[in-house]
Amino acid sequence: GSVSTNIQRNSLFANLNSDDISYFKEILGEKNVIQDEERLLSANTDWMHKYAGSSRLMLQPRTTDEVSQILQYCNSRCLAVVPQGGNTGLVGGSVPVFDEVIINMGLMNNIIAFDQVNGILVCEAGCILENLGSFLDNEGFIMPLDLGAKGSCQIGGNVSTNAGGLRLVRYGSLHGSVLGLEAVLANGTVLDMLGTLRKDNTGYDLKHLFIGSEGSLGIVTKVSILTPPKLSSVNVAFLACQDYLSCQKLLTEAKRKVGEILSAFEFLDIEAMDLVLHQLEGVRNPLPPLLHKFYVLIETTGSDESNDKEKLEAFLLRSMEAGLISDGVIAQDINQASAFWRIREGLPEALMKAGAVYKYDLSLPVEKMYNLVEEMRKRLGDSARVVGYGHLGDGNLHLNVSTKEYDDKIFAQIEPYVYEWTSKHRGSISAEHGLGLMKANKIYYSKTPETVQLMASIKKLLDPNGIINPYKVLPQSPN
Ligand code: FAD
Ligand code: 2HG
Ligand code: ZN
Repeated sequence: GSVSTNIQRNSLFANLNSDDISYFKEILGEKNVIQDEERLLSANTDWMHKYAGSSRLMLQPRTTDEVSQILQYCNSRCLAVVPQGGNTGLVGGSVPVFDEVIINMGLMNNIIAFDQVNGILVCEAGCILENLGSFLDNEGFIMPLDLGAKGSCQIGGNVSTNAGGLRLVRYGSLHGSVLGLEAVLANGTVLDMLGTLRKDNTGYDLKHLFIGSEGSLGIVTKVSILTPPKLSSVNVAFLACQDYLSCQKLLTEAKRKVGEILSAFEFLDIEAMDLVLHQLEGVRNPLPPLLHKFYVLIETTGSDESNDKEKLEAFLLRSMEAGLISDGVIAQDINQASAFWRIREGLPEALMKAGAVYKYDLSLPVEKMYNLVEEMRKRLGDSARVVGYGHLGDGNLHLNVSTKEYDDKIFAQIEPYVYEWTSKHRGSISAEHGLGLMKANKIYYSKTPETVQLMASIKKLLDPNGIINPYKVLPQSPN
């Protein structure tokens, strides 16, 4: 079942009436005003089936102008809205809490332009990440981000969550790759910041407000993004390590020895491997079934096929001699490489299949990161399965606690302990998934009251009636 919140519906928000529906049909056409029960049920429910709203209306605009008209109208009527991309978010940000109108961006899925010389892609926010990847592949480029949800998530959702993913260690965050965007404010104002320049220091760089603000400040309608060239030599190694310290040392060494071609450094523990092998069909451990405690996936991307591979092999050999790796294999072809990636990328799905999941996405100093997993295991004993994996190269731990069913007693053992621990170690309670509904009230574990106050002022300035994505990101009653 879904989790309950003790949030009250904001009584200042209007209730939807038949005049509203008629107006929306007038501007969008009948078929893009969705009231169909089945479609609404899925749009009201998040990917984890953990958060569920009760919206009776989903709108599917096709143009920026339509988004602008919708928002202008909703603002004047004080109708609350929730922007929705691929609905793959993991913090309950993309679904309504109550009856907010869902503004789904899926029909705004056109590629507007691609600049072959500079590798700059301009597209609408509803483009699916994988489709952009396929388009670029033909042009000899790649997207600077990649994640397990690529088949459903949209670039607008990625930008709005500032999604990190599997390539951040190489290409950096979207605050670097996004060169410009177009966004619509609550009152319908269209902000054209769709620049395509690498450098532009003409005052405040306002696009950054929309990168990672989870749809709380406006709706992103278009994006311009810098894409790296596709390089010819990609190698993927799947490795086993005896202990966490070895994984950590391996990362330090990888940065020194293969740093210029390193494009991913991911880790998973034995509990994670166990889960993926049991829950997902067709997945197998590429290494002999010895009792390895940790696994590391390293990807390199470069332009020199023989040199890159030699370099990686030499690094792995030295690491094995030094005792950092206990076993390992390099993918011999693209299918094997995909099979290695499937183990890592399949983890969120495997956790879903296993039952209830308490999900934590933490930034922590790499050397302390795994202590939390071990401490959590001690706290919970046999009552739950504690799984640790993540983007080790970025200091990002995905701590997941898996149980058959949701249980308040287990929850009370995890929270606030996990947030207090993270805060004490000066980590972040959200490395890449955002705050959404799940962590809006936990913001003070990672931000000072002064900072939150300024965020609230910015929200008030851009969305005075608070109609866009209410109850998310910012705490309900700031301290
Ligand atoms: P949604 O889930 O629809 O929305 C996410 C948030 O953005 C919501 O608050 C929504 O209101 C807002 N939003 C969406 N579109 C817009 C828009 N156009 N304008 C304004 N606001 C908008 N995240 C990572 O960072 N790294 C990962 O490696 C990663 N892997 C994942 C793997 C799986 C299997 C799954 C299910 C999720 C994963 N995620 C990951 C989480 C998720 O944040 C990303 O999938 C993605 O960025 C969300 O995009 P979306 O289009 O689905 O957005
Ligand atoms: C990933 O890296 C995603 O696979 C999801 O960010 C993490 O399920 C999670 O905890
Ligand atoms: Zn992740």
